[in-house]
Amino acid sequence: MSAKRAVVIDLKFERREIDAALRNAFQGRDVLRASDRDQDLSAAGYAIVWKPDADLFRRAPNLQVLFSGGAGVDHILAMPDLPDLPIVRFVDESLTTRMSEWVVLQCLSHLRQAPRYLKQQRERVWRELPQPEAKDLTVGVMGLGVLGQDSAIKLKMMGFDVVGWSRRKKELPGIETFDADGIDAFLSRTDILVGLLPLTPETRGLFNAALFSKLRKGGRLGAPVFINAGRGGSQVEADVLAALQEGTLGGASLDVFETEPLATDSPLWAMDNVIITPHAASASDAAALFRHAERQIDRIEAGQPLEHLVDRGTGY
Ligand code: NDP
Ligand code: OXD
Repeated sequence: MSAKRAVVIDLKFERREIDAALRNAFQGRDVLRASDRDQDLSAAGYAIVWKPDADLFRRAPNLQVLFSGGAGVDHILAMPDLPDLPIVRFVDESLTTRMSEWVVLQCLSHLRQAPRYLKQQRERVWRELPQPEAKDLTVGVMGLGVLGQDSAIKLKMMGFDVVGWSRRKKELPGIETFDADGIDAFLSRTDILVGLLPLTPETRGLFNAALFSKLRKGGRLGAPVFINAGRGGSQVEADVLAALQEGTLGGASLDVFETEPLATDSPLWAMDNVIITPHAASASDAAALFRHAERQIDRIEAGQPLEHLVDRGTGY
């Protein structure tokens, strides 16, 4: 038994990855597993959670800080009986880099018509398609937080014209930005819309038919493209489907869904112009997550303020 406050882990991640990462983490501190149902968790002062068990707070009544296993915290804020504790988001270079890789990949895939070429390949069709360049398209990034800003900067480096939208206006070199009220002006500029928003009461259902109808028409792709790696609850999936079917949207890349896993009978799976990934745009690296939690625990135990704190008022 260590004199330091124990950590409880309740991460619905792959067990082997957690075990490997824990070999070098939290030295000199007891690590408890919520998955061990007989384990007494009352000594735990810190919890690291991803989709935690509903009874975690009853089993661990002495927690002081909650660490989210991901950047998003909707999985925590939705919990019944959530105690009034500080919640720390996961912010880390690996998470940011992985997300930007995914976003740039999706934008380039639609720019270079990867879905159409893959279809042609399956059908053994040899046909060259028109080739707009990145500079001919404007990518609009909704959500200019840690992930959105890095994606926007990297898209700009690839040559895209980039605009960004967030609740409070941001200053980013070479990128025109809009605040919440500027949404219509932002949308009317956008050929490829990238969603990197947290799920909050304000962002729920935001990506709907009315919003899609305001995207730029007549751009070099023929019709705008919708890319979402924020949260599925921000999109009205029936509207996404209808917009794709009637041509309001020319394509989509979706990593997140209203219900996950996406139902096997969803028509989205079979659409040639839709790229689907299984909430895998940017996975949390367990070793990086534990290093991040250790840094924050060191800070709190040294009397310093925690970083990356969630504002419960705004929900992110
Ligand atoms: P941040 O908290 O750093 O950024 C959130 C951004 O969204 C901010 O720019 C914020 O505006 C903006 N925003 C929030 N609410 C509104 C609103 N109502 N209107 C306009 N803008 C709003 O989050 P991250 O960048 O770290 O992460 C974003 C999300 O990405 C996460 O919450 C999570 O849901 C998702 N995610 C998905 C992953 C995946 O694999 N699919 C992996 C990791 C994260 P402001 O700057 O003004 O506060
Ligand atoms: C996250 C996620 O929020 O993986 O980090 O979705």
